[in-house]
Amino acid sequence: MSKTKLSVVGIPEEEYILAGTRACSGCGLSLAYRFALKALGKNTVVTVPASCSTVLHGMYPCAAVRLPMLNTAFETSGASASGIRAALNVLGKKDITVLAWAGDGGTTDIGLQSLSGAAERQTDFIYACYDNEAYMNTGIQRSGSTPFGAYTTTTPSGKKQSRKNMPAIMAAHGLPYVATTNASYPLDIYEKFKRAKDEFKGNTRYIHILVPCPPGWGFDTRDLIKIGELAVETGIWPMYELVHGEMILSKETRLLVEGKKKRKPVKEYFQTQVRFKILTEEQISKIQEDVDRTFSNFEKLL
Ligand SMILES: Cc1ncc(C[n+]2csc(CCOP(=O)(O)OP(=O)(O)O)c2C)c(N)n1
Ligand code: SF4
Ligand SMILES: [Mg+2]
Repeated sequence: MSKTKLSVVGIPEEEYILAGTRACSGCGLSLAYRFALKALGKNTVVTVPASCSTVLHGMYPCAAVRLPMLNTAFETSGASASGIRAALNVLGKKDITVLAWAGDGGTTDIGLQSLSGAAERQTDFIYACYDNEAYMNTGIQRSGSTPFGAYTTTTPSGKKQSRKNMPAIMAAHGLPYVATTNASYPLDIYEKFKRAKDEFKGNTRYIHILVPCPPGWGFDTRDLIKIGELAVETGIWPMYELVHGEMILSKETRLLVEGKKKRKPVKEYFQTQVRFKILTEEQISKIQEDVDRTFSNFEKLL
């Protein structure tokens, strides 16, 4: 649980992403990345696999990010972060933060084995999965994190499977710090990255960020913040930290669980995005039941 009451005035003015990147306008990934890097600061080395983030970085010899940066192969975030950590340690630079910043495809599918190996070793780095819920960079193919029922170009009649619960998979590796957050809550992103950096150094830390994606999800760029908020307000995207395995609900989700704020029906979230237009009433009811069950379990934590 965050101890500080952070406001925008507490966020450093220093920017690590230059204006005018090659990401789409209204991109949740850009917003999340900006605040994550502000939290980690200049003594950071980043490794990024093939993804929309590579596009955001731009083409050699220019770069949109003002930090040492490795653009690496799709499956190698965990392995490359481990290599960077080992090299920095040999150079005596143990205080430098290593960040692996990978998409949901690069995390839940092809990159899972190298991440799992690094987490088993408890290699000292922060792994962030920014989750736009499909392989966006290559044309909206489904990933292991695409939600049930969503249209993608490889699931034209809706995805038949549920998403992998990646934070739970990472928590099962015994990590001291696992958290979920969301591009519509930049202060939450800032606080969680800062906490991961300052309080849990020495181990692998994992943060999973929902990043709404206008072209991939089918919504107007001006609705970016609203859509991310609806994901939380409907309970589709619970926000929490797992500190040494103990679940700590973040404020936005805790208020819903405590009944201090009314949880909205999941249908309100689905209505905002073209990718969910094919969901049937039956499927929406099933998803609503799943979310209700999750929240009943959260209630037992109070
Ligand atoms: C081994 C390998 N297979 C496929 C690709 C092509 N490829 C590059 S990025 C990408 C999708 C990345 O999806 P995700 O990790 O979710 O990131 P996003 O593009 O959504 O930001 C794919 C399939 C590749 N670069 N390497
Ligand atoms: S496709 Fe989506 S995640 Fe990728 S740059 Fe565009 S808005 Fe951002
Ligand atoms: Mg993706």
